[in-house]
Amino acid sequence: MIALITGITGQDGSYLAEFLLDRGYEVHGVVRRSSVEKYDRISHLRDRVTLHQADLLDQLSLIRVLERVEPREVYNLAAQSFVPTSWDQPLLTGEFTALGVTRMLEAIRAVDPAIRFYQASSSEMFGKVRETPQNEDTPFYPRSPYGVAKVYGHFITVNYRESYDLFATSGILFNHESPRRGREFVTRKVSWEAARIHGGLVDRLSIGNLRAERDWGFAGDYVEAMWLMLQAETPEDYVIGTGVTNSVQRLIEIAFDEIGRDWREHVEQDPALLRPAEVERLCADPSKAKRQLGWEPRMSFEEMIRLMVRTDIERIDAGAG
Ligand code: NAP
Ligand code: F7E
Repeated sequence: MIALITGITGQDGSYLAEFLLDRGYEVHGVVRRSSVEKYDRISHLRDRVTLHQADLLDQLSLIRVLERVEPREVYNLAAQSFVPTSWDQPLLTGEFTALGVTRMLEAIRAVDPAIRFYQASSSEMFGKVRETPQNEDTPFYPRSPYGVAKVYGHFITVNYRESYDLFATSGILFNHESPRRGREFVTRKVSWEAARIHGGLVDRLSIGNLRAERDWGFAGDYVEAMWLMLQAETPEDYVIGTGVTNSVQRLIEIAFDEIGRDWREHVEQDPALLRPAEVERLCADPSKAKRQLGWEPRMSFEEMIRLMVRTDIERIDAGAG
């Protein structure tokens, strides 16, 4: 079995590559050209995966990589994935996160329409939610250029499935985190800064909206759902989440409990970190994935946050930060 992952250097790409290698896959990854290689998340896999330079902005590069690799499965995880950046760079976000999906789908049509395709869709598409919890039929109301771009990516995947009979699926994944999460996202920002406070390197943590609520799960559990979606008999879309919602404040309470400190003595709210339009509360109804794919999350939110804090403490003890 041969799989190609775009975004293999990202959080999810690294977990998915591990997951597929464990199942005996030949794993190939798309990386974009950079003057400095930043492959930290897959450094432990470097001799087991094959990397190819290509870019979601460059149609021909995608066609060439598909011709070279001849994959049976393509996981399109690459995107500009940080919501605040999407207000600063809305056009680039649209190019990567929206039109990039069409470029990959067109490459599949041109090279091998039998390829099974996974699109990384997002709970940010629900935005200002129309109902709670959110399922596969809940209407979208995105609240950022990122969310809008993901809605395009979702519907172009559905449209190519219906227009050209491709095995094209869209996973509507709620927030998922891990010790490999980028440091700009709130869970890792909190675990990293809590670890630095624990180590005496800093004393304060600046935070935005404490009341925002998310359905947070563990990235290692969620990549299994991506794979299961491509093993199903028919291509369908699935909501993937835990069904449990926590607030940013609760996240901070757990992280500071792990380091034995009172969060109120260290955390300050910074209005500059508030978003132009906020997604206040998200909560998944993942019952279709459980019923049809047999998928269920394993790690709880609290376990995951404590793991992230402990891992960051180890990193700082080893000289990071
Ligand atoms: P991430 O850590 O930000 O990784 C994004 C990946 O995309 C990186 O490997 C990045 O490469 C690559 N990339 C960006 N622009 C590219 C381009 N033009 N051409 C080729 N590669 C490009 O994101 P993640 O958390 O793993 O998320 C994976 C996917 O799931 C994303 O599409 C994200 O939007 C979506 N998603 C994430 C979540 C979540 O909670 N994590 C939830 C729902 C959906 P570099 O290393 O070169 O930057
Ligand atoms: O914010 C609030 C912030 O940046 C979560 C991406 O993977 O998941 C992610 O998008 C919440 C928001 O993730 C800070 O306002 C408060 O309400 O960790 P985040 P996100 O925007 O939910 C979805 C599903 C994706 O698809 C995206 O790719 O936390 N918040 N204070 C903060 N957020 C950040 N980043 N920093 C703060 O200081």
